[in-house]
Amino acid sequence: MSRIVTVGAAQLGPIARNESRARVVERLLALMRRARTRGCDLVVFPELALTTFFPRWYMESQAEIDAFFETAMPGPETEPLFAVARELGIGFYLGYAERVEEGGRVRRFNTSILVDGRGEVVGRYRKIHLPGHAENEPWRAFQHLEKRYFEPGDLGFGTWQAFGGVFGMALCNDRRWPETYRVLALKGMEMLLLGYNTPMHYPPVPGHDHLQGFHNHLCMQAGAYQNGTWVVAVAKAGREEGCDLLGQSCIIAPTGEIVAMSSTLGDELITAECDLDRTREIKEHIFNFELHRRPEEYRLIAER
Ligand code: ING
Repeated sequence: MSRIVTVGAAQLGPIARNESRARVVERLLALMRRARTRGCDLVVFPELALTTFFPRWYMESQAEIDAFFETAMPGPETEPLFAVARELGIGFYLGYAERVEEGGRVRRFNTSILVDGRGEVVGRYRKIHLPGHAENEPWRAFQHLEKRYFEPGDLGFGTWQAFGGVFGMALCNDRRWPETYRVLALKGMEMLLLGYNTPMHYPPVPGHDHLQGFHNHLCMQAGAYQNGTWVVAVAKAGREEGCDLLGQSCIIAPTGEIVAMSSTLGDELITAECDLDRTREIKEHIFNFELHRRPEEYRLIAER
């Protein structure tokens, strides 16, 4: 028995600060169409896939900051993604900056949505692990102000039934934390979808710059294997507004093996036929949670 989902990881090259939403959506649609011609059931785009990675700049004008946010999803400029998804029968994961009015106040999140082949939003996730800092730190070559521009996600780690399996979503820094995978695996996740924007230079520890590619795959391969899940990880890559972003988008099997990886720093589609039943090789054996896990010994992890 096998449950094949054919997945496209649609890596994006740089998005310029002044690149219009319309132009970016054209790039996304080209990748979506190509994914469909390759038989993909869904295509995964990066984190903050509609704009440049604006947390690299310190901004004080809320109007200037809000220009990078979406106030509706779909909105007029992103509706074509939903229309083409319906037309072609392909789903997608999209990362974007979400501005909403909830509980009588404005909230801003680093968000991803999962859209099915009918063009319906089936899931929403708001980034839980916000890296970086909240105040301007001029000593840095560039800022990483996610703690300034976004609130921590308030929806938890969710899973959704779609494309014949159980899917989870995460965003960028979430992939470095083992808790992300374990919480989702305990909820039955079979495939994790995530996008990332990862600068090659890490100002607090520049001696690790050469390890960005290694650390990127290390945490996801471990997370995939230790939780018996597929991982689809998609970069915004290349030199974006003077900042070099890691590429190496990849699709990782539940064994931890990388089955596909991008080899450029531009717009690039990689695909794989992922058998969701292969998760059983891990979930029913080496990491059979029911048989082998000892949660009574792990309480410290959740308490501190
Ligand atoms: N970016 C980076 C990431 O976690 C980072 C932040 C870069 C952390 C390099 C550590 C080292 O991949 C986002 N957007 O989370």
